[in-house]
Order: sequence, then structure tokens, then C-alpha cells
Amino acid sequence: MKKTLNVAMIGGGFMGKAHSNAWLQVNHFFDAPFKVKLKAIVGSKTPQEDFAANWGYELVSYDWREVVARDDIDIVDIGTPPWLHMDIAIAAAKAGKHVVCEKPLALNYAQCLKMAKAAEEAGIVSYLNHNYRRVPAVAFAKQLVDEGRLGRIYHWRGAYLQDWIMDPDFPLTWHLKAETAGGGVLYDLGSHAVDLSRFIIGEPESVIAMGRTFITHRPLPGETSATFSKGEVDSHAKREPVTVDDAFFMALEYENGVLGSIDVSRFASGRRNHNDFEIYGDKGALKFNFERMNELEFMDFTQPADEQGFRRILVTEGSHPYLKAWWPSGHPIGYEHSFTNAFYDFLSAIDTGEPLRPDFEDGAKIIRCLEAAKKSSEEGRKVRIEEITG
Ligand code: SOE
Repeated sequence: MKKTLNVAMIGGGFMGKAHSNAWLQVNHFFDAPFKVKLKAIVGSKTPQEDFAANWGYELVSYDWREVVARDDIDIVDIGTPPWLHMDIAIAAAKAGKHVVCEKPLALNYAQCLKMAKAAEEAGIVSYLNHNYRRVPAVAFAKQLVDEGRLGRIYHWRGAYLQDWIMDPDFPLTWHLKAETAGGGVLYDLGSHAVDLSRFIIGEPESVIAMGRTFITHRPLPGETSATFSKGEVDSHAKREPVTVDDAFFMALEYENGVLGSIDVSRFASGRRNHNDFEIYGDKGALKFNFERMNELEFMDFTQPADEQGFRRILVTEGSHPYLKAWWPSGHPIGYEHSFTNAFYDFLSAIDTGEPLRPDFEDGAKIIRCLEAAKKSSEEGRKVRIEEITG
């Protein structure tokens, strides 16, 4: 009889929804080592009773400290804005809970180091939800690179582009303030983009970057009807400063000699969630585009020149990463499946004690790179990642 692990979900927003779905699916599609039970949902202000009823949480609370301390909680899943991550994660680790945390890990490198230390000292499994690593086509790209199918890698080119805050009347939400988000798109999407390059290519060594804030003042929430689309705002609405970036363009040198570029922006009109990368090596090249997430373009440079070209691989075979758990070949999967894939790996790591990546150590390395990018943009020079000391 499999042991049941009880999950406390802290935060019931977009990530609370995506995580709750994955916890409910993982035992249906994977032979996971544990059963999972949705034990508690913890909200901040908005009532969570409907959320609890919809997803089947047994308890509703508005006090994360009380829930994290409960003996009947085994996993704490943090889906709050970044400014709350450190306190919750350290309390959970000290209480002996395994911890899932949404990205970016925390507001700065120093906070990340404290979280990683707490997880290490507690001997718990920490997982930082860079879910795109567990999109099968991304995991397959890594497999091809690791097998040497691209040979010596020269370039990584990544971009993560959205457009949901281009309305100047979009309000000054937590995403747009340094004290609650850490950074703007650099942290929100740049953390994903840098992690993808670390997953497939290796560790960045130095960065040159330029950041920009296009809309410097925004109306306070409540003064505007603009949510995620154009809204009307009173002309006299009070506007406060935006203290984070809207776009960041980075050029990176990796420790293994790869030269890379990563562009992130929330002002890329028409790009709703465009996460893509290209990899160029002396034996071949790859291109992934999350808008076509079940496909990978592969170019075999060892072929005769007049036969070369990028061919589209449909990444839906049972032999592709994670896919034997899902549907027969030719049946695509979606964004939400990457979370379920990740949570299967998380439960397996709890069972085997094998390391799970990305963990809080990874989170610290990612934020260290992003802080170096910020420093580079402020000082107008190339910054070595090691200059950031926390
Ligand atoms: C930003 O809009 C966001 O929600 C990210 O925070 C998520 O990590 C990404 O998966 C979708 O876009």
C-alpha cells in the first residue's frame, strides 16, 4: 500500500491552479512512489473556499505559518509572489517538509543562498518549478545534445516574449515592483530562459546586458479597470513609479566556451507566451518554440550539403521523455503536462533520495546570473557572474 503525502498549496492564483491540477493528475498517469492528497490551500486575502471545493482541498487557511507547522503536512508547495518565498520555504524546511517553489526563487541572491542552505541542512527535497525543462521536446533536445548529435556547441539563442502589460493603464501590480517581484521580465521570464540554457548548455560565466523600462508610471490597482487587457482609467488616476524592467537583452559567455544571447520582454506585441531557443553545433542544430511545444526542428550538419535542412520531429513517441505516461504517438500534450511530469520526478526524488534539478541551489545560480545582468546594464560593462556575492 503506497504511503500518502499531504500537500499544502500556498497561493491559489494561476500557479495554484496549475499545481493543483498536476497533483491531481500525477497518480493517474504515473506509477508514482506515493499517493498525493490535497490537504490544505492557504490564501492571503481572497476567500479560498471555492478554490478548495473545486480542487478538493480538505482545509482552507489564511495563515501559512500555522499550516506549514502541521504534523499532517508532508509537502509545502509555494505558489505566492516571490517576496514571500524565502520565509515560507525556510519555515517549511525547518519543519522537515519537502518544498516545491515557483520561480523566480526569491527577490535576490542573498535570499536564495539562505533558502538553499536551509534545504541542505534540513535534508529535504527542494524543487524550483522551471517546468519548461520537462516539456518532452525540451528534454529530448537535451538528450540529443548530451548524445553529441550536435557536436561542439557554439551558440545558444533564447527568447521569452510576452505582451500582457503593454497597456499603459495596466495597474501597478506586484509584478511591477522590485520589493514584491525582485525584477521585472528579467526575473519573471529571464529566470526561465537562463535556466533552459543552464539545463541544456551549461553555466554562464559572464554577461553583457541592457535593460529598459518603457512605461515608468502606472495607475494603482483599483484606479483602473485594465486587467490583462485594455481598460479605462480615470484621467486623474494617481500614478506611481514602476521599479522593475520591461525588457532585458543579454549576451552571455558560458564556462564551456559557448557564446549565447537571451532576449526577454513583456512588450513583444502579439507574443502571448513565446518561449524559444536555437542551438548551433559543428555537427548539427536544433530549434524549439513553445508555441509548437510538441515539435523540435533538427538539422544534421553531417549530411551532404545539398541534403541539409531543418526537419520537424514530432515529439510524441513513447520513447521520447515522459510520453509513455500519456498518449499514443501523434497525440500532442500541453503546458499543464510539464507540471505533472515535474511532480512525478519530485515524488521519485523523495523516494530515492536522488538529486532533483532544478533545486534551490540552481535557483541561487539563476538569480546570481540575473543580478549580474542587472549590474551590467546599470554599469554599462561586461560582468562576471562571480562578482555577485550575495
Ligand atoms: C508570466 O506571465 C508567466 O505566468 C510566468 O510567470 C510563468 O512562469 C510562465 O509559465 C507563464 O507566464
